[in-house]
Amino acid sequence: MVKYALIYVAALLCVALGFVIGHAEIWPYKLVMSIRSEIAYIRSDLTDGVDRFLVDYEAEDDNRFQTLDSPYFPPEHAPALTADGAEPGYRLLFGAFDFDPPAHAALLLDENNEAVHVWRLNEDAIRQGQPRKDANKFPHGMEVLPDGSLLFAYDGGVSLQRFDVCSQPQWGTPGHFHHSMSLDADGEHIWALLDGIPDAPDDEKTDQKAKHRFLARLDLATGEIVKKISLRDIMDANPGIDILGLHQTDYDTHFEWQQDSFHENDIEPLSEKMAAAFPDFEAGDLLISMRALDLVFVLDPDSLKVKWWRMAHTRRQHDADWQPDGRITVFDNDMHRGPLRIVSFRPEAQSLEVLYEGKTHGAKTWFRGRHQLLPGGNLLITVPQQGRILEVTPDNEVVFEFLNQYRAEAGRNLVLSEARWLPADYFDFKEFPSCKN
Ligand SMILES: [Ca+2]
Repeated sequence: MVKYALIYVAALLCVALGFVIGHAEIWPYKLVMSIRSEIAYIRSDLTDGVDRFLVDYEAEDDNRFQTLDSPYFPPEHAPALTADGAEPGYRLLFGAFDFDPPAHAALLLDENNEAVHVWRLNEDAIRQGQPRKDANKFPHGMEVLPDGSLLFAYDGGVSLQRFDVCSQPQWGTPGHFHHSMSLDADGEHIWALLDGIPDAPDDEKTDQKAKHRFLARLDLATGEIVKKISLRDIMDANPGIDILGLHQTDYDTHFEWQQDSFHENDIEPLSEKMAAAFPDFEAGDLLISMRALDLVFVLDPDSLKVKWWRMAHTRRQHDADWQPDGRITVFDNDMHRGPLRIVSFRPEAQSLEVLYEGKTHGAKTWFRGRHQLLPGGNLLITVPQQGRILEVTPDNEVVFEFLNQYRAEAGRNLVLSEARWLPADYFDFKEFPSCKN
């Protein structure tokens, strides 16, 4: 009898302890949650689920939102949107959407915020590199062209592809492209980020790491890689500016690279149109962001000289953009600390200006993130880890907001990679063709 009483008390204590750990989030709460997430991810990968793309975010005032009117979502899956006073033009949304079944796609909203076109993304045509299932990779890095073709890559993907307006592959270049791609100043090439690290585990520690991480220039018409610049090439060309060598552990005779020493996450050439606003730079110069180094810098892709750099003004930032008025703006994640910020630098000055404070609208994302300063002065901000797009005026008024809801449930969203504003006359045609997808 005493034995059963002891078992009963022990069981009660275990339940009580579990309750305290769960509420106070003390050890081993994080470990248990992490194991739980991993199990959910494995189950999701096996069943083509969306667990890897689900994020928690609930708007403070749900009543502001309407259901998106769209033929692409089943009615019971439609996400929520509000828009009043947004910059006229298209908005192209890129990420995972709750179609039936859920899919990776680029979704185009017109000036009336109606979904007018969709590109459905896949790596079905890629024969090299064993593409992962959709459940285990995420669209990241996108460019759209006036002919309606779309270029894209994935985190965890094995290609950079160009699809036509009806999502038919035009070309696909094998490789671990990631994060970002941008049209070059000549309009005939594209710059992208390419991780070419061989799979040998020791390469993380040896200098192969810098030798096999590339800025890649591709021919827009064929996808051929016409130039590759390794991070080692950049280091060798700039011995007096050791901004890429900070994450090394030094020994008497050698060094080893630490894990994730660079984390390149944006590459953007200076366009011909904006070059006059940057007297120290030339059209084609590359603006590059590296998350692990809190670093943005400008590189001459021919001489490989670093022309300008700023370090530690932002924390684990993504997405640096050239602006037509001579500023450089940056999406500052402020990882592990606060809500995001959008900041701007004038290259000739040390100081920065904060254009937007995410705390105003609870906008927070530890990783990923894009922004776009629109012609009328509004900021279009992608908050991936909330599955949320925000457009705010310079006075911080929200004029457009999109919640990429899963099963139209408040509080559960699918991750979005990027929202891109495009002028109403951007495409070569007025009406999109009706495609079979
Ligand atoms: Ca950018």
